[in-house]
Amino acid sequence: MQIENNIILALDLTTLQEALQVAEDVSAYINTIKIGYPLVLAEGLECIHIHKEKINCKIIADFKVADIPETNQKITDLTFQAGADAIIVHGFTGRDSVKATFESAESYGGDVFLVTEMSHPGAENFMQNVSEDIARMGMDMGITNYVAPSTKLDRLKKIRGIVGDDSCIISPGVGVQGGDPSLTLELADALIIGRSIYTANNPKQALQSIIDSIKF
Ligand code: OMP
Repeated sequence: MQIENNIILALDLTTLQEALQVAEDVSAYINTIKIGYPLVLAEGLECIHIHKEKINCKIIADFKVADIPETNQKITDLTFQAGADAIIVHGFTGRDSVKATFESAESYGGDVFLVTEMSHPGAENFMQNVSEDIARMGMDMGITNYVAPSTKLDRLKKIRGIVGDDSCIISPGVGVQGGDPSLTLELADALIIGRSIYTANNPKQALQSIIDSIKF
């Protein structure tokens, strides 16, 4: 997946109108948008198709799929039928559940991003203990796309060490959660950024200054 400016917009707004407005504002700099539960639960799964049509972008569906294999498969099928280009799946549920999502995605020619460790403080309660195992499982399964935190660069580095330079890591937590864009991009392939862009008075300007800070 070719991610323009190495930035993915996390569009966690709850009205289609606001979401489309922000997406349009930044469309000159962004070609990959992450849509998750906030927008889909508020406005329906067709948000994916509508954004693809109006913004001409790739959509990563952030459903952090985390169920038994049969349910993971149904969720993934529906997500790709709705037009998504990629889906985010949790790894802690185990190999069979991840495999069901991976196989469904493959049948639609879509990508899977496997969550290894999360960016929020609570990830240290349980997830951190298993995140390296999750990354190793992903590599063993042939998964090439991962999610790892920008808020804990030591952890991001560990995950990079496991998945290797040929894998793609997308990294949330930049900005409001405290992660630094430039330092994160020394270890990750792309940043996932939400509030720093969509709550700004001028989202385009906010994004432009992040892009500038990465370049210099
Ligand atoms: P901001 O904190 O507003 O920039 O948004 C971050 C986005 O990344 C949100 O959509 C989160 O749901 C998502 N995210 C994390 O913040 N932490 C993670 O560990 C994983 C994700 C994700 O999978 O996208």
